Amino acid sequence: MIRTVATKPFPDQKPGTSGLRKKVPVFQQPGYLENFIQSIFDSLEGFAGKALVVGGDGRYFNREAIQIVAKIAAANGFGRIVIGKGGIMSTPAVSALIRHLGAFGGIILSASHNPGGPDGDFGVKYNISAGGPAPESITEAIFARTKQIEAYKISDAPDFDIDRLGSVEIENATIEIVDPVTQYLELMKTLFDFAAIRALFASGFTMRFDALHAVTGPYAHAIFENELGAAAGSVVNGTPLPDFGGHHPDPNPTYAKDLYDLMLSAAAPDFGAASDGDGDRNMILGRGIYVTPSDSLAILAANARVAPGYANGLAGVARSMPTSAASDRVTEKLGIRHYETPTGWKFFGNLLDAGLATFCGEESFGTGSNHIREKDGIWAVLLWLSILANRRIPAIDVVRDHWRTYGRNYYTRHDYDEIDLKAAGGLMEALGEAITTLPGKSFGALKVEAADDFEYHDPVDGSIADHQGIRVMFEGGSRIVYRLSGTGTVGATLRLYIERYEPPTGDLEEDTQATLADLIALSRELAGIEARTGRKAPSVIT
Ligand code: VG1
Ligand code: CO
Repeated sequence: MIRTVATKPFPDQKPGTSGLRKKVPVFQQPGYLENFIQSIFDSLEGFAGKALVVGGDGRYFNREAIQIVAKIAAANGFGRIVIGKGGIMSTPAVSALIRHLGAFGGIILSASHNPGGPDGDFGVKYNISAGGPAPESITEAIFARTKQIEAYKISDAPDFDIDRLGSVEIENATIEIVDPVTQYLELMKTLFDFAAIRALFASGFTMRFDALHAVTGPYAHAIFENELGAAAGSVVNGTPLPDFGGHHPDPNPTYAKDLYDLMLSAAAPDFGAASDGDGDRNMILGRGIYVTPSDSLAILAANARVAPGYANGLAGVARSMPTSAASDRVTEKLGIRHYETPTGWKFFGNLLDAGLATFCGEESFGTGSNHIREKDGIWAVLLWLSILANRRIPAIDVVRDHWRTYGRNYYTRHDYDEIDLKAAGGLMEALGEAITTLPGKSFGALKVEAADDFEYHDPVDGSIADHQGIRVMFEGGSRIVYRLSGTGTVGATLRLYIERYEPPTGDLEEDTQATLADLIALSRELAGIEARTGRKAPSVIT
């Protein structure tokens, strides 16, 4: 039976960069999740009888939330609700399945790279029929609805078994529990030459993939070990845990430190990679080298043709604004389009749909292509493996060769986590005022050429996204970018992005932090970071 339950609005259900993220106890309040899910459906039209894909990254509260989401979806008139076994399905696999089934949309239960567990984070994201994150017009409508909502509809059917493949009827909906890997694996086989990668592993090539106890474990076991022949044990931390083993499921040098240290040690395998909570991020390492995500995007774009899915080349490459300009040098050389969008994968959707871009990337360990509408961690690893299988040189030489051809964009991101909200607001406001006076000023050898608050005009639908980050650009192409995170749940996170270009003939082997030291010092001074936040140093450096 369908019950209509009276409810009161919560004031804080505004989706951020990637869905709604809150602490688990916030989501556990009676009506909190229910209100948000009902508000999503209230903001959509035409889904009666259609399919909804529901996935999760296995974090704490995932299993309970799946039951609630499915019962509200059934009560609201969806005809088919497709769920990954155990409630597990990576963000890229949800995107792939929405597209494959021609589903109306999907709901992803994840706070991505944020920690999990009873005191950790939980999150909800809505994806549209193209498979990508809902655009801002929809997330704004959802937020508006959360402030008005008075009731939600839910089926009173008993809980169904999410651990057994098969289907059950609830109200007028069929709930299907499917294997979360099958269709995704099929899609990967259409893009990559699995036999070529198998031959690479057969030649003795070694790899470690760290799933960080998050959602990619089952995918990595099935694809790298079973399909491609990587040695058993190549995948580590491959069982999803509700608290990710107590760690941040965030693939970067700080939170995937074991892998990072191994790859820079004498015991390193040929290749290393890690992915995040929901499987859309990737960190790439070769023996003796950590590949900056912005470089990885550029290298993948430059070498894309080795994979059958991209044998005809790329239409264009889109990168988020704070991502380094390394990929721009590749698009320029290839004579293809390049785009600069605000942070967040939702801004790539229109470019991919319109066929303007084939690859997209963000400095935050996100890379993907038009095969789906999300970034895709396993995809990036498969493309790297394809390049290594084709070129048969160490990963470090692929990177060095790239720098010698295109030059190197020395690049780093400094995060100041959990700073005071007011202090962060004040800092950004002051920077916003400074952009008018900075141009023309010199700081040592650095002369400011231009400064602005990034505004994006979507070339496809004309929509405008403003206040997307303060950019300070220097003569010679160096740059500092400031923005506040839209995915954190405690206080504010200030992100600083620092970049300097070195041409192919210059010194390409410097230490990144050392070579950027002047810019780093200036970035702190310009924003008055220590004075305003009390922080002397960042919490995370990537
Ligand atoms: C961060 C990253 C951004 C990414 C977003 C979602 O956002 O900077 O590039 O798209 O996370 O990634 P923010 O607003 O905190 O800077 V995921 O893998 O957490 O869904
Ligand atoms: Co993620």
